[in-house]
Amino acid sequence: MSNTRSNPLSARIGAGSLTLVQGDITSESVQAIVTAANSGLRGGGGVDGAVHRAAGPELLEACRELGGCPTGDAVATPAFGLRQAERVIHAVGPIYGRNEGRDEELLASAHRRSLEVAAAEGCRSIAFPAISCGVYGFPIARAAQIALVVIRDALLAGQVEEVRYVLFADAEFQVFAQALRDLANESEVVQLAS
Ligand code: AR6
Repeated sequence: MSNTRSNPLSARIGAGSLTLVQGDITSESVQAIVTAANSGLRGGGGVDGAVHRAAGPELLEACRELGGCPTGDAVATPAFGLRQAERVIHAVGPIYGRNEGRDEELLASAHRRSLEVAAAEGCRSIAFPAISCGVYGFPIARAAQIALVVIRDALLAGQVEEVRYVLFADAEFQVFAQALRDLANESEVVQLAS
């Protein structure tokens, strides 16, 4: 049926877990929900629009007080109306092709900083959207490889325990699922759940 969702795909990595899920990130029950923000933290469309709608207007107010966030970095606010989470982490990914060849490094950094900020806030579980893979135009297959390696390393380091990577569309989920299978093939610390 066209409205069925792909089944989640999980892997054990060190003492933690990574699960790819298809769906809406605002439905996730995790301590930290990451949104794909712009550097002005002004809100917008896509996943950021969904997160701001679910959290309510206090989220934009908190973002205004922070005043912005550089590309490749991330900042935390309370989750306000997103009651099943404690923090929203506003990660700023690169606009693809606008960074003098630094797109990949900046995408990795946006993920790494999100995990560091989550850990600093005391969060052990975190959900990511596909940062930069919407209007910012990052090619999703390469984005998946970059994101999964950063997450693997954070789980191995014990920075967080549970990572959920939430893909909105089935096509996006399939690309990430293939990237996770490829990573499990080349990296014995990544063990797919059967
Ligand atoms: N849950 C999970 N993923 C979602 C959802 C959702 N509810 N909605 C969309 N996606 P984008 P970017 C996916 O464009 O490329 C905003 O205006 C979507 O399918 O949201 O980093 C910000 O304010 C895609 O795979 O983020 C910035 O200005 C992924 O989320 C700018 O867009 C990211 O798409 C950031 O652009």
